[in-house]
Amino acid sequence: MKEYATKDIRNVVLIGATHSGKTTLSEAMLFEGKVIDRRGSVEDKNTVSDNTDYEQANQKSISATPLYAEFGGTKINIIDAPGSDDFCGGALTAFKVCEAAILTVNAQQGVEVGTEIYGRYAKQYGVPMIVAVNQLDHEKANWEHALETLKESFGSKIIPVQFPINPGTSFNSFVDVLTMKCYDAKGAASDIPAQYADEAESLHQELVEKAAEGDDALMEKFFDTMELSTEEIMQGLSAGLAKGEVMPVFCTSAKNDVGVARLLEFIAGAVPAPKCDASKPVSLFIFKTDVEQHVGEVSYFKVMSGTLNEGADLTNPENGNGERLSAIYAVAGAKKDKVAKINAGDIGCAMKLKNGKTDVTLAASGVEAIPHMVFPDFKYTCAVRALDKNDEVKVGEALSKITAQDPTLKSYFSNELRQTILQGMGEQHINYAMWRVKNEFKLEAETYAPKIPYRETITKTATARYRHKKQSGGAGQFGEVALLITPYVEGQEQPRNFKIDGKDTLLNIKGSETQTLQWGGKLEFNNCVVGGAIDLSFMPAILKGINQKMTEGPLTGSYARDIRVYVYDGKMHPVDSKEIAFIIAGRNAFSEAFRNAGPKILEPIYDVDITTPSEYVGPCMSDLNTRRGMISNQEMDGAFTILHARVPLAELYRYSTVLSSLSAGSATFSMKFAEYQQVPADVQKKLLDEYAAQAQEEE
Ligand SMILES: Nc1nc2c(ncn2[C@@H]2O[C@H](COP(=O)(O)OP(=O)(O)OP(=O)(O)O)[C@@H](O)[C@H]2O)c(=O)[nH]1
Ligand SMILES: [Mg+2]
Repeated sequence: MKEYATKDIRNVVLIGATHSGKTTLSEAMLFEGKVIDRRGSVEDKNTVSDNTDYEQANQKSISATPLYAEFGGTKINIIDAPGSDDFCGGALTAFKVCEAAILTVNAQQGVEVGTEIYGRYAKQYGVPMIVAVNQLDHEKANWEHALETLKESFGSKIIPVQFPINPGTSFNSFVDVLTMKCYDAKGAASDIPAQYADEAESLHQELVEKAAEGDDALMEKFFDTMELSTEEIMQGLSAGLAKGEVMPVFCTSAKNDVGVARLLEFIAGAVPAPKCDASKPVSLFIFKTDVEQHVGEVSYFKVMSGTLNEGADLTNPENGNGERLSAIYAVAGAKKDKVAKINAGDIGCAMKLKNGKTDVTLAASGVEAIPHMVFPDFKYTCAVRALDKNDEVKVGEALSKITAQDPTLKSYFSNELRQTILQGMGEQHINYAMWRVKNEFKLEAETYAPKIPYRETITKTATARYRHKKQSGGAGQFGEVALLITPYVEGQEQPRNFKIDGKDTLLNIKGSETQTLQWGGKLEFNNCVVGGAIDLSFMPAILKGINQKMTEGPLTGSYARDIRVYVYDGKMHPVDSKEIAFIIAGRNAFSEAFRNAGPKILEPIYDVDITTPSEYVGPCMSDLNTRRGMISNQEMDGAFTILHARVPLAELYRYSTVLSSLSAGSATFSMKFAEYQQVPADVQKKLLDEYAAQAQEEE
């Protein structure tokens, strides 16, 4: 393999709706790029990109596969991303290392939901897009419709560079209004046939105007002469593309390899070279890790600066961990070619790195870490358990390994819920992780509904007095605590006037401590004891006892929050008062007061934003109603409506699946924790009954 300078490298990611033909297109690109000499197909399960069992069995991409093509002196790195939104992690990680995206559109369908979703992601991540209208050889291919829907979705950025001469089963040629030539299936150029001359001329004018908008000097020249040279058009389109103002549209049949060479030629000419400085010290950013058959762990990276030589000793600037890259490779799927060096801007891989995790920078000393990648919030949360209890730990370990490779997947053991929690982008995503647990780790496990992290708090003031007294043999235990609890309200001045035992009492606060609880909310502890009734040295023991009860509310055993405690009286014994006695007295006094203070269950409420085609607004809203959802706002975004709602987490289990089925797969959503709110009375009753039943079972 040749060595490529930064200016001769292009990095592009293939995005678009599922089944639009990204993987097939990548295969044709590799063929045109002389990396393979025979094209495989998705049906025959032999593409370079979809090389895992799961991808082949399901005939769709699951992870983003780095590939490359060598084309006319340029190395074009191509990342073939999955089209399913559940596996969006692939495209989003690729955005970090690519200068442009190729948005494939299925000519049978035009713009689909998946096209919209990925178009939106690309915009959000600031990645310019080139459009390939693919499958033009299909009998149902409809170029006009595809173009029209593209314009509806992306507006005036859409500019056709080509149009097909004979879309449909005999599709084998197209007119290119940039070069003003006609191309056949083999890529040979000829003059534009007379009957297409007018259409070509008018589209050429549009293209020239669009190109001129990309650059002021070109605009002047265009006003003077009303024409630009092919090079100038390229220059203008390239500038407009980089600014995200232009989306040039191409014609392809990935399956029959029509238009692919010309698309590669445009990528080489118009996509900006990586902005990576070859003269700086070396640094690389790992955007993907994977465990591959016969190889083990592979780390895929982009060289962000300098030149990476084989055998380089690098460190992770964030933690100082060292790493030697003894061998480095250029990659096309499973095919890996050992190379001696990789220049700034290029993509490669290394194997079996100790510190080569996703989202990590490795660099020469003194180089700063590359900013971390950003991902959407999780959309699907479930609990996982092993079918055989003895496998519980192994299942947890398998999930840790799987989730370490995928930043849009997370697993952890929740001490609060006593469950292993798995989170991802949707049910298919979770199912894939579980498939790996079964097939790669040979463990039987299942998913089930996660518990909800309820909280408990109080709604009024209450007091309690508790005496702990134990006389066993010689040494006894004695402690008595009288305390008052009242709701903690953020920002409210500490109240000091209370009615205690029917008498108005002004508490004299001698010491105060506010704990910010790990699970949210506050606990404020005040010492108001008068006349030395309890020695100061026992206060920490009383607080300790209260803290023990804060993790186990009296209603459902959930964590408690937002409580003010005032210890105002008590008793000691000259010999038997010791720490343990005050821990117990504090705990029990607190517990009793809690029960009398109008305890309430709080539940987590999420901000949910639903993006749906307007025709599904009705079904989405009535579904939200059944979930105790409150719609706060509604806005339009092109052909889509965005609903802003607040929904209790308890009502969101499997929501992604439900939303997808009630909108024919066309609505998407995001969810983010907002706050804790009291549950309605009927829900509180239901939860209390459940807890009581469960407690009985455990007895
Ligand atoms: N007729 C025709 N079929 C195509 C073309 N490109 C892809 N296909 C078929 O469309 C189906 C999906 O192709 P893929 O290449 O797997 O599509 P993809 O975009 O990678 O799909 P995901 O990985 O699921 O996102 C396969 O059956 C392909 O053979 C094309 O240009 N013409
Ligand atoms: Mg694919």
